[in-house]
Amino acid sequence: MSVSAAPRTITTAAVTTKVLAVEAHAVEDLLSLPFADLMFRAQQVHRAHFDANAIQRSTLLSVKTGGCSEDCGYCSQSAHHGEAEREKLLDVAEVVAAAQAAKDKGATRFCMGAAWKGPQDKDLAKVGEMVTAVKNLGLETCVTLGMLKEGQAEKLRDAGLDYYNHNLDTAPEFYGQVVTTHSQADRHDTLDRVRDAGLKVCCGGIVGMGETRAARAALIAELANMTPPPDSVPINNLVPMPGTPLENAPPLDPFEFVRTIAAARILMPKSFVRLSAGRQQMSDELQALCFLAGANSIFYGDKLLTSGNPEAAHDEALFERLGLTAI
Ligand code: SAM
Ligand code: DTB
Ligand code: SF4
Repeated sequence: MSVSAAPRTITTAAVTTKVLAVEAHAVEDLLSLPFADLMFRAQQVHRAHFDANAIQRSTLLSVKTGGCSEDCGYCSQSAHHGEAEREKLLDVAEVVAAAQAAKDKGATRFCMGAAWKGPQDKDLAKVGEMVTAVKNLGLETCVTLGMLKEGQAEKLRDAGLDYYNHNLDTAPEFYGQVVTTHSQADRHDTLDRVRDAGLKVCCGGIVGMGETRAARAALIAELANMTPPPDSVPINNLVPMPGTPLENAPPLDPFEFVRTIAAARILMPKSFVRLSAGRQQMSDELQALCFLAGANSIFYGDKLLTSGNPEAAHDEALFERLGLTAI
């Protein structure tokens, strides 16, 4: 089968272009292929665009933890239900020390996350200082600060920011069942601001929240239909956090997770697809299947934002066993 595409019209200042939109039902057909066929297709696409043995590594740091006004049902940092220990905005020196340690271990990108609905201007200035300092270490920089107001993306860009992470998280039709304090349309507004400012876009989602295969397909279609598609696509497997409405969500079939990675790879051939949250709960063999399905980036370092991640030494050993090299 092929992923069918329907023409859609995009109008810029002077030109009207017909582009092919990915339809959710076609992605669902892709997700439903026999596993070996799906993996074969994903590997063909992967190898046409990337070195299939090279993996990019990003390290995360929570620079402001907990107490967030939003009610995202998966998140330990929501003031509505989260149990993560709250911590105010870190000092620039602490962030620089963590970034240097990440670089010494081999990370090439440093991502700073804050539990905000969006940044206040005074906070943004301090995050800007962090970005400049981390960039000066020779690392790529990424921040995820929630929704941005007009002009804020430009300030971050001018501070030396390379990537802004802001996920669509789940299918538009499922979003309201997981988050009620903002809409997915709000998130598109921020993504537009990020792209318009000339920043690179890191945008993906979470699976394993009790969504259907059709919903996973709709999320992948929505990501692939961004123009252009995101530069980095984190695919998170829900880490069930104590106290959150999703703490008892039934775990996703691991093969379904691999299928989601494969569909992301096929439909966003030039994007880095990141095997993101949930790696600590995965076997080495499952992670290897994700790499075979076209994942070519990981979060690297023993902590994500509030939850654990495999030790760097364990990842090094896994890379060695699989003959993977770091980008
Ligand atoms: N507040 C900002 C926001 O919502 O964009 C940035 C931080 S937020 C924690 C970043 C992303 O982490 C979310 O969009 C979600 O995809 C992911 N995430 C949060 N909690 C998670 C969990 N328990 N399991 C898997 N992914 C999670
Ligand atoms: C993303 O897509 N996943 C990262 C990063 N972007 C900011 C965060 C994962 C968080 C997992 C749960 C936690 O550690 O609190
Ligand atoms: Fe968590 Fe971000 Fe939602 Fe706040 S906006 S609750 S930090 S996912």
